[in-house]
Amino acid sequence: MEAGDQVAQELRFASSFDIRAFFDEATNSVTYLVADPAARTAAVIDPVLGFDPVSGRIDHDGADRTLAAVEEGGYSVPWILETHAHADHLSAAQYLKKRTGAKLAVGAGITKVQSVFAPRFGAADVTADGGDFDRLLEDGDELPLGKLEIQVIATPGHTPACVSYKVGDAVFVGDTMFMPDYGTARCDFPGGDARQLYRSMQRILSLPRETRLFMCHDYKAPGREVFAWETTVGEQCDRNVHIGGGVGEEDYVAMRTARDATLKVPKLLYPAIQVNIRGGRLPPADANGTRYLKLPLSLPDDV
Ligand SMILES: N[C@@H](CCC(=O)N[C@@H](CS)C(=O)NCC(=O)O)C(=O)O
Ligand SMILES: [Fe+2]
Repeated sequence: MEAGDQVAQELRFASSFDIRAFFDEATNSVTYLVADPAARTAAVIDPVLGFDPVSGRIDHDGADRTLAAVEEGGYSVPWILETHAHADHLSAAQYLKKRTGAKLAVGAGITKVQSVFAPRFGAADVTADGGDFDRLLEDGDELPLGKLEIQVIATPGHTPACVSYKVGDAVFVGDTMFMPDYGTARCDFPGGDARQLYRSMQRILSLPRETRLFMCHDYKAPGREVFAWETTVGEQCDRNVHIGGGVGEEDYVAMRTARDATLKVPKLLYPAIQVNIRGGRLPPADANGTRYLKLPLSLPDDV
């Protein structure tokens, strides 16, 4: 398959329940629709809002593809689930909430993320109590989805709010690991912690080897031509370039810390954080009726 064919591609994986993946090439992000087709019920994980940072134009093309699949399956949607407050793309949760009546859930650690970033953006409408989300999730929580059950696994490290969602033999791992040939998530955002991420990943890697793992991002790895987002616990244990083959905690933390020092700020960091600490709600309109995003400036001493 040509790499270009994979833009916003949908894949249906064989399973007793249904998982569809929608890849957004602009942000290298994957949205999942997890369904119990018999019960005509589905959950959306990590919906992406289209955003052009140059023009400020928002679009719903990706979210509409997910909605089309919801309509095609005749699904009701009780849950929209965020794996964390994304720092690289805006969430389409509010758009989908309005159209499906779903409840929006995120890890309870979101309050820590809100308390760091709301003051930084002067976001007086954001209280650090998880407002804008309908449900704050703790490790071990279970959410019903038709005859299925979504199990919440707290997997902090990339951010304090990170959770993974386990449904049957599938785990949506958010930004913990990436594909085995790319490695793992960065830990240099506020509240990030490489040691914590290592321990979170060990919890996932202790699941049966055949457990299917679904990534939140794919950036391709050097030498790989196509995007990919599904692997297994066994493959990660054997050949993940950061943790495979039994890499120890101290070695991992040293590697992660050194690598994080080389990474650039994500292109959409400021727009994404301002929208995502609000559960995907855009900032309130200014007196002139227009909504604005803020860009905090860092100045050299001589200004
Ligand atoms: N180039 C991307 C980078 C996005 C990024 O930093 N992604 C995070 C997850 S939110 C990460 O862990 N990246 C790991 C890496 O780039 O090695 C962008 O600007 O959006
Ligand atoms: Fe992330």
